[in-house]
Amino acid sequence: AFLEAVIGHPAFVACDYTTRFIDETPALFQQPERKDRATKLLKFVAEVMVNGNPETAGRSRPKYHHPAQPLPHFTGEPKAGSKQKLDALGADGFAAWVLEQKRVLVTDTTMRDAHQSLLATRMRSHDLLAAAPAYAHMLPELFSVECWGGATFDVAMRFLHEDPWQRLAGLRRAMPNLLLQMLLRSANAVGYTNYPDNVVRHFIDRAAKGGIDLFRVFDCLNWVENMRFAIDAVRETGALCEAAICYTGDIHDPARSKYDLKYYVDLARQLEKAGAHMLGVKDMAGLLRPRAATALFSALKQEVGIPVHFHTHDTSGLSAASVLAAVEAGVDVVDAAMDAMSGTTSQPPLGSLCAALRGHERDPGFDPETLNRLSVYWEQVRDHYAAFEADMKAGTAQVYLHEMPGGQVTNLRQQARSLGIEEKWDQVAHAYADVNTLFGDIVKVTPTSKVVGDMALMMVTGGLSPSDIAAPDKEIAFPESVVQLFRGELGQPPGGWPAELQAKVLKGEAPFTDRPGAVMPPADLGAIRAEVEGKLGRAIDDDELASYLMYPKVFADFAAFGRHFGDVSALPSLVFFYGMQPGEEVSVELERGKALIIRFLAVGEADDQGLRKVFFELNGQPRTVQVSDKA
Ligand code: 3PY
Ligand code: ZN
Repeated sequence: AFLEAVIGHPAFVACDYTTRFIDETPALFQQPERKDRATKLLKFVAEVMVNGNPETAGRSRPKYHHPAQPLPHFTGEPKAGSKQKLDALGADGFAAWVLEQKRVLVTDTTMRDAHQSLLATRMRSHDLLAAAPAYAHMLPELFSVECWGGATFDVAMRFLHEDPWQRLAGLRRAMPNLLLQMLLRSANAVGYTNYPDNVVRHFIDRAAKGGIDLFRVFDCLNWVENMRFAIDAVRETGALCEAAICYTGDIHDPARSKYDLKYYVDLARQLEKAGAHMLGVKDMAGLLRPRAATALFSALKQEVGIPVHFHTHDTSGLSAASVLAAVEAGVDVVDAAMDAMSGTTSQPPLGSLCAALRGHERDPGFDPETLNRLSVYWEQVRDHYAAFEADMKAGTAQVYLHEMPGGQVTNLRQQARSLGIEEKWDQVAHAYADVNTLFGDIVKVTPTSKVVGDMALMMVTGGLSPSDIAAPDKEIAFPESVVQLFRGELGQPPGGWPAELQAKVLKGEAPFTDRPGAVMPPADLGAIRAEVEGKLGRAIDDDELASYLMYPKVFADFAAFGRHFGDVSALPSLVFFYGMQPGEEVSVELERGKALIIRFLAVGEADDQGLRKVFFELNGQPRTVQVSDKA
């Protein structure tokens, strides 16, 4: 049919075409491309029907609940918001505007940290993008939407087979009036290792061009030396740079005097001097108790001249008390997650916080019914991700013992489960605390938190005590991540590494104390691009290059998946994770206004080679796909 359309085209018939025939009659050629994309998608759905999605193996399909109250459709431009303010005032002017606001400003973390902390980061673009227009139209008074970075970059490609850059582009289009915020791990960017400076710069540059307005920049050891480069690179893009202090310990605990009030205030002053437009307090584990919040934010508001933004986690169940204390102490912006995606390892509930502040002189001023409407949407979406729920049922004071970041609690529990030691979770938690003490009491946040977790799991599985680890004459095969940490590859903690353990871990190898980025040679981006293009047999763009630089293997696998199955991000999430039910029909929007109607009919018997036919209707036409049954 395609050939007939080309050959039958009047220009072709009249021999009135040139080598620009493709450019001048694009509609003719888009059709086979669309058809090819449709074929690939059917191949993916058929694969899930026969072999399942490994992501949800062994889990039953959640019941489908249609939203009682679907989000409304919007047309036209949303009201001007924080994005227009930033565009008009520039980063410094915008920061000054934030300081002038009497109301407390609010960041919604649902699209990044909340699902990272509750659902193993598995929220798909399909569900994020479906909510984004409602955010733009219904919540134009939001300060920002945290929707990118952290673990989402890696998980999007690795497990969801979708392009994080495309997600960002979609969110940008849908929320033209709101600040889009991301989490950046300084020299670790969105990875788990140190990258050369020019790789970090390339990443930041692409992220800013892709639509990020506000970069929250932190270092996993609070090492300012490691943050300067990222701070400068963000500033150069014109975006807002929020440099964040990671909060650990307890400023009121004399036994943890390393992390006292003075330590945090000094850090804040250094970050302000380093060029931050805003200061973040990143309480990644939810350790900042209400009384400490009062002391810390009162001091910070006195000692620094830039706006202060508070981020916390509700693992203890009491984080809202700390947020309210911070508001009383004058914090400028607070993070929260939509109610249905809040609590436990996630952020405190946005709706409840706003309700608590109603009538307060710093009332953020949101309409409760609007917040409820969005929360109902997330509640329904969350049902689809039941397979990824952590089974943490309640807030717990155990967080003050282990000090794990919210996103890690559930992750490490999952790892413990896969090692068959889930029932020893309390031991893992104690081992984690012991490792922190052995390592000299360090900040634990990605990637240092992962190193502490690796060591803790090894202690529990190997039956090792802290004194076994420390004993100079007891041989220990330390995990590679621990060796790298003590070598200085993630940077330097305040006061340095404990010398004896460092000598034992490194077995005489000399550690380094320089900033890793300063000693790493720059990556040859041109040569790397040529190498990737050679491997893939096609040109790659600057975003794909950034993905490859962060995660070479993950990106290569993602590209191979794409060649085979195309772009699966437009599939509804239940279809992506569980396939379809006989007779079910779904509409899949491949591009704006162009929908495919896929109807699933049946899966046939396996033939003697284990091949099964999967029967569909695509836009009303019968289609059959053959899949090899791996069972
Ligand atoms: C991340 O780095 O992904 C985090 O969320 C740290 O808290
Ligand atoms: Zn967080």
